Amino acid sequence: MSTNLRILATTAADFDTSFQHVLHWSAEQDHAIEERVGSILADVQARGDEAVLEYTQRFDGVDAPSVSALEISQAELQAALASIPAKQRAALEAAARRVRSYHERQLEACGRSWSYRDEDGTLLGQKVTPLDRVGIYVPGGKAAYPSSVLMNALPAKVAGVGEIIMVVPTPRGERNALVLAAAAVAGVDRAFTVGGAQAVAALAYGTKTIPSVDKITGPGNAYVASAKRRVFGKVGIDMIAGPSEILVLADGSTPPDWVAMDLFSQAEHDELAQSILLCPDRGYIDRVKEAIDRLLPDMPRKDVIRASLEGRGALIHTRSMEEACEISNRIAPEHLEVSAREPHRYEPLLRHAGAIFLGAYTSESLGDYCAGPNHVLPTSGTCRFSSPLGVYDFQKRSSLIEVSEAGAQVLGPIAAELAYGEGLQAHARAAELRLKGTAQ
Ligand code: HSO
Ligand code: ZN
Repeated sequence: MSTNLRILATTAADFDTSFQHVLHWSAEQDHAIEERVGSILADVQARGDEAVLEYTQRFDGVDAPSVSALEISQAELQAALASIPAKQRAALEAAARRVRSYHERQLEACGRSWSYRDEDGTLLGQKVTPLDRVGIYVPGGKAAYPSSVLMNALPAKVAGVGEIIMVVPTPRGERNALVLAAAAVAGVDRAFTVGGAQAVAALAYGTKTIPSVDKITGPGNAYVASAKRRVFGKVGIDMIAGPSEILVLADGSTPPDWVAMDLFSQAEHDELAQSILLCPDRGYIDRVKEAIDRLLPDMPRKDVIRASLEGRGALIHTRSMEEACEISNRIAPEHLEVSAREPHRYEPLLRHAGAIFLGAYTSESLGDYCAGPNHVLPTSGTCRFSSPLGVYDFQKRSSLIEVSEAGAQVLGPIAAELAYGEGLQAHARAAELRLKGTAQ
């Protein structure tokens, strides 16, 4: 059956209009959700555990005598790890090893303190410290991803975060063994079967049982996104993630089935996910379209994939690979595959992408699970100003300043001059008192 997938050409007179239509994405906030989340946050802040328990019963259908009863013990996490098939465990551990080692390099490259002394012997630097405690939100409904547990917890671990608290909703009390196993592999410290806005509130404000954290990371539904937005400021948050996106930039040398499946791989996440192909070879676009039509009927998630491809997908015929790179920069996709014979020819032209996958063998799905880099990436064009989740999200920086006696003689007059200019006498005097020969 033919998929009703848009085929656009940059040479068409109406290209800009149809392209705008493809790009259009409204992340508008729903007022009803906003209001409900606002009242849940206020309620958890006021009534703590009691409110968490009530909402967990109402939304997840879980009856528990106390919030302590919703805590998953370390023994249970380990038991989950022991319960999964050996092959699954091996895959989880192999993925964790690679993700850990990638983030260890990130720590070495950009996560260490530094300092220097200037010519007066004044020391200047930056001290990097891990966050004390972070909360990881793990969705438990339609999208429960053990891989996301690894991607959130491991950079925190590598950064040296003191305590990692995981929250995961468990509708009707059904726990996902693979999610718990991933928590065991990643070294999560405490885990609670609490979800939704009430979990975000508990992590932000703290309750008698659930400790407050310094930052909350991890994806969630519209309620969780709204709650994270609202508690930002009281705690840090990573980002507000939108639906997945993949853009494939192809020169026509990759087997069309590979590209079709890569487009499916993000489309299967969500009806609102976006999959786009950019290619200067019109015949190749037809071959990928043929592959899509042939492969789709056998996909278990074909309905989601079709809705996503027909709703937000596009196959775009460009004049050249260079023009394709320009358009890709305008889209600023979460995932960008350069499926070309010479991917490094185009890589310097690509400025905006959450992650860039080079060459025909680098399927985006390898990055989702086990290549090593983080799969939590900026979406909806936000990679223009933000980066993949990383060790740096679990660290903060303090400036270090140690002015020598000689340095104070040089800096004092400068500071005093500017302070007088701002009308701030105490600032000026504090600097001047340290000048030699000044009356004390
Ligand atoms: N592609 C998703 C992450 C994921 N994929 C998890 C499979 N499992 C982020 O955009
Ligand atoms: Zn994915």
